[in-house]
Amino acid sequence: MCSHPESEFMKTTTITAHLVQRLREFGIDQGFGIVGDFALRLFGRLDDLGFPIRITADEQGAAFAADAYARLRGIGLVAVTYGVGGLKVANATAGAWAEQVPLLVVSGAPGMLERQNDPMLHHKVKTFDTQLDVFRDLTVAQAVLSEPLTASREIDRVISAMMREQRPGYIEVPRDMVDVPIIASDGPLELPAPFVNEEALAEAVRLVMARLEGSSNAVLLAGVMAWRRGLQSHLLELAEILELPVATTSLAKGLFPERHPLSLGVYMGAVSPHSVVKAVEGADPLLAFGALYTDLTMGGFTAHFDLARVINCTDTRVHVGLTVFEDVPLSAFLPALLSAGRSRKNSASRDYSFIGCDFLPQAIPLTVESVFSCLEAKLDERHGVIVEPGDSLFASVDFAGPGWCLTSGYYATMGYSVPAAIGMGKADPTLRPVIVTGDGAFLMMGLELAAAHFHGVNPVVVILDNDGYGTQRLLLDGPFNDIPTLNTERLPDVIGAGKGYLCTSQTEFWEALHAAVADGDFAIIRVKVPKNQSSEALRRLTEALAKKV
Ligand SMILES: Cc1ncc(C[n+]2csc(CCOP(=O)(O)OP(=O)(O)O)c2C)c(N)n1
Ligand SMILES: [Mg+2]
Repeated sequence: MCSHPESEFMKTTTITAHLVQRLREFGIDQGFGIVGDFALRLFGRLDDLGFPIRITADEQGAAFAADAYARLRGIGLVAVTYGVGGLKVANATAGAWAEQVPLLVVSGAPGMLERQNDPMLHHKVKTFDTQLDVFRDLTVAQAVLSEPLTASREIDRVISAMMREQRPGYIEVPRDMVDVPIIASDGPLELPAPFVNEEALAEAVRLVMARLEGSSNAVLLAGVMAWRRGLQSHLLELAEILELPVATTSLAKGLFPERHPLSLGVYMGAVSPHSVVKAVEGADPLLAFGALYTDLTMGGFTAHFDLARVINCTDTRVHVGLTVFEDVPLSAFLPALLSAGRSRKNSASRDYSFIGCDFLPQAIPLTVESVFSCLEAKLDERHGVIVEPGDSLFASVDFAGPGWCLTSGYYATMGYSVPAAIGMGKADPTLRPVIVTGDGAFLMMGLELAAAHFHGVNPVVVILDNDGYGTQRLLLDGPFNDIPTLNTERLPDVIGAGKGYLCTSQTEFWEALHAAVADGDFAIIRVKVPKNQSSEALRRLTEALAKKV
């Protein structure tokens, strides 16, 4: 629950002013979305307040942009009109639910007076509550701001629940409510810290430290909830103090620097190289922070863990083998473990310098692996990588990225990457997004590049063009995996900006990438890879799954 101390002053404000105040308190200053008549006044007022809503080509793109923004800044806003806009962001909201992203959907809606006598208004489906009903299932908290007396508390309730649970939320603003005066507290929204059982916390720390001290092959596994709870620097320090190797899950790729000597890279069950699987599955203990054990992040459930050797720290509890410490959330446990580690450490801290990587391109046909090897050698910390579900996601397991890597790695919705680049570019203008996507996914959302450029975000887009739905072909081939060919390298002509490249050899790709990285304009690098050739990572998965059945 949010707190409003008795002594706090109340003030008269408006729904948009209160919403913007709260969003600014969480450090965000813009949203993404597409307007419509039910949302025009809402958009207008947000803009008047200096809180711009960045347009995209499609509402789903806006929601993906807001999702990426939220992953990097803690919360993101997508603003839409009623029905036609709102229902288009249902898929992205579902992804935000699954991957625990605080994505706030704000939808304009018919005014309360207009709803009287249940007229057939455009964009309405069954009832005026149809859209709300859809979002009840997709979000952690919902509010229709129909009452001036409760509107500010309703906004606070939704945002508090989102931040507490790290899930999306939904707010509907009837258009005749936008300018109605409301009463709101003058103070900041205070989020109470989660309840911690201090005794259980101390005992869990003691037990885990004892397990680590007696071990010679402990490994840390960094999961996405450690990212959501802002524990990146704690994890890094803990690994360095204890000199423990760290693997991340694919959803948390980049949470631990992948070019750090202690990084094992991504653990994704049988998708990962054998050496990583051996280190993670053979670890005793395996100390996992905030990992989500989903089919995709665990390589189609090919992960083999001996639970007696796993210490699993979740958002609410710590499991040490079969012992469970309730009310010991990750956000309290990791800092406490770090303090214990700091006090026991006696050696001087080592200096860790990042591992560089090189690649010597040859005039031979490209493979998915060689594309990633070139990327590994060319990209530095000024780049943020986004990989699309498909072979791009699987192959990225063998790639040590320069920093953050965003992906729809569990919900696995195609169409995420290019719009997510808009969110990434706006959330952190120091990062230039580099996208790796399949040709099928690009067909779904490629025009969002025009929106990215429009907003001054100029990504490098690498399209792995294997003539259709490669990952589906592996499972069952048929005409449903064939797609129209797009000469995507010519898209810059249509957009009137950017550079396009078509590459078939390693040397061509290397040169194109070199030019794209040096140039500030956006670049599309279409890479032709053989139709039935998949990455080694995907082949490892296919082999493991074949053994399973
Ligand atoms: C929105 C959405 N529709 C359908 C799918 C199912 N699907 C998963 S991978 C895939 C093919 C992807 O093709 P492409 O982007 O070319 O990548 P490739 O598999 O060739 O690497 C499909 C259709 C999905 N994940 N998301
Ligand atoms: Mg493809």
